[in-house]
Amino acid sequence: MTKTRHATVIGVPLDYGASKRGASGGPAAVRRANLVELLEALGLDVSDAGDLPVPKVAPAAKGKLKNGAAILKVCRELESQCYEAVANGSTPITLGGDHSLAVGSVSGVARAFRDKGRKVGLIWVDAHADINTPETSPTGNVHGMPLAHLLGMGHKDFARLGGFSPKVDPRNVVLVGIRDVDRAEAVNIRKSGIRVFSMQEIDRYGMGVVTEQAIDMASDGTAGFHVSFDIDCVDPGNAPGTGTIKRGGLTYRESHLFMELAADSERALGLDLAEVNPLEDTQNATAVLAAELIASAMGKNIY
Ligand SMILES: [Mn+2]
Repeated sequence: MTKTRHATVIGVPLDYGASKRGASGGPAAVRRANLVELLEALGLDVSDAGDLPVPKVAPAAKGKLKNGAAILKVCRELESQCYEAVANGSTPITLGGDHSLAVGSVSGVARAFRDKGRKVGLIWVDAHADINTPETSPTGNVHGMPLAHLLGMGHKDFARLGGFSPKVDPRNVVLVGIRDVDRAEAVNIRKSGIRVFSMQEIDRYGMGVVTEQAIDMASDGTAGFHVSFDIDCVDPGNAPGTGTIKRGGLTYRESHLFMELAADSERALGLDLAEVNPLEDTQNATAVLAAELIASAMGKNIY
């Protein structure tokens, strides 16, 4: 994935950003699928930092930024752990947990490179655009907002996490795999100036071409890119264990191909594998896929 041969695994057992509970079990499910062993078999030096503490709160039923205080606390801690990992020459791998965690991980990676005067790119692989703000969100679910926050929109406490905003230049941000976008999100996408490859472009041009272009865009003038991968980008036939399924997604091979090409680029700086929800899963199949995909991102090849 990167030139570093060290990875730091950070579990984020968070589900306050989603409507359905249960993504809090994602990190344990992915570890049970032998993630650490798979990575060590690649010759990586792996530190498992365990799970971040998540405050126990009664999940809010309504609001514009539901459970915002608890989520912000988790994102702050994750920001600091990802910053430290990068500063120590490691590649942070976060296991979700709902996708609101990405504000923490991407912010930490971005701050570590900012210290060296470098920008980072971001490739967001997802069925959804995750670019609502508290004002535009129809649900108030924070896992629908992280990309907006990283681009400097939305709630200022999230947008300014780590002390600066935006975290990424829109010209280095690429959305891949989207197929379920709210009307207000479509407006936010156009306003933001980020690049988008929806499922339609993937169908037309193929996953290889789309991934190569995404990597080029995210790499242009940057130290490299972070990959924030929501398992719901994969077709529900292969990844049923997630809270917001949408059919018409990436195949098994398309999702692996993305990770393999990210690894081959040697430009990836960090990885999120979010939204694995064992309560929605069948025989832990989605967690097994998640562990395999992480291994592909860290350099596992077919031969
Ligand atoms: Mn997402």
